[in-house]
Amino acid sequence: MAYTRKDVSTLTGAEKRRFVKALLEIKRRGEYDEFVRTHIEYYVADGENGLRAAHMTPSFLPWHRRFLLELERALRRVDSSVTVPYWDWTRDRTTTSAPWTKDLLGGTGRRSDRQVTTGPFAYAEGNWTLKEGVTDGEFLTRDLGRVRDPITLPTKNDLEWALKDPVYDTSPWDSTAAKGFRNKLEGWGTGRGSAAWRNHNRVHRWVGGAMVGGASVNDPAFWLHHAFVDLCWSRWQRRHDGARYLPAKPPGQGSDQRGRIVARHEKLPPWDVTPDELEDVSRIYRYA
Ligand code: CU1
Ligand code: CU1
Repeated sequence: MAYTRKDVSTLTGAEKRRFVKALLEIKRRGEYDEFVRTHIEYYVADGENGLRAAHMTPSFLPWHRRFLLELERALRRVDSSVTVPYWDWTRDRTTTSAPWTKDLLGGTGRRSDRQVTTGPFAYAEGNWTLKEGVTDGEFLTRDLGRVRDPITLPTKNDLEWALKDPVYDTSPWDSTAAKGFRNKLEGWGTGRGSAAWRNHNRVHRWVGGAMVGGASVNDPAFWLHHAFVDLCWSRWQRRHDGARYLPAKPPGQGSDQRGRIVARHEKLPPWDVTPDELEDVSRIYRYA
């Protein structure tokens, strides 16, 4: 029986408590920091060498889909009623709306050092000490809306621009792909300043602090954001009936993307799974 991932703004008090409790428990056990480490390890950019499995690449969506499933499995081993809620940033758009309440993720960071001081992930609560990819300090940081250099969340229109593209991804299959749903959703744009950040990337920037960069998993907001990104992929599939993950075959000899991206039937490290096998997850979960 497939379980349901809910809109975070519709969770009951009990659902929020159980989600938070399960997160704190896997953090206490050391499992959570393994997820942070994995994400840092797979944060490979265009300009670097080697396979890009997770970012700036067609497999951005299936890689994060599987990554979320792993986290969700860990949470459900603690409490089988828990699923990862999604944050629809086209609807919940203020720094005080869901998910930034005291009973869930807590709010923005304080002015002096951007330290999050409210909610269950506040450093002083003693349950959320950053261990991996620590830069500012071992406390969680946020700068919702980026107060000194404001940035807005992507709008429904911004998301629609991505959703209406009927092609999953296109050559050169990286952060410079001008067409294709994947990069329009992942959000590597052109130009300077905040105009360059679209959809998924723009949300990371809007949250700020720990959510920027390879160690972004340190902020539990990561999962709620990526659950919505994953929901967008499902919506795109439904809208463009029969549209598939691309590329279907690995790039040919002589292509500079050869060995750098994952084709539809190739393994998606670190797992023994292919993008093809992750396109339909309706037997595992659905979105409410
Ligand atoms: Cu990521
Ligand atoms: Cu992300």
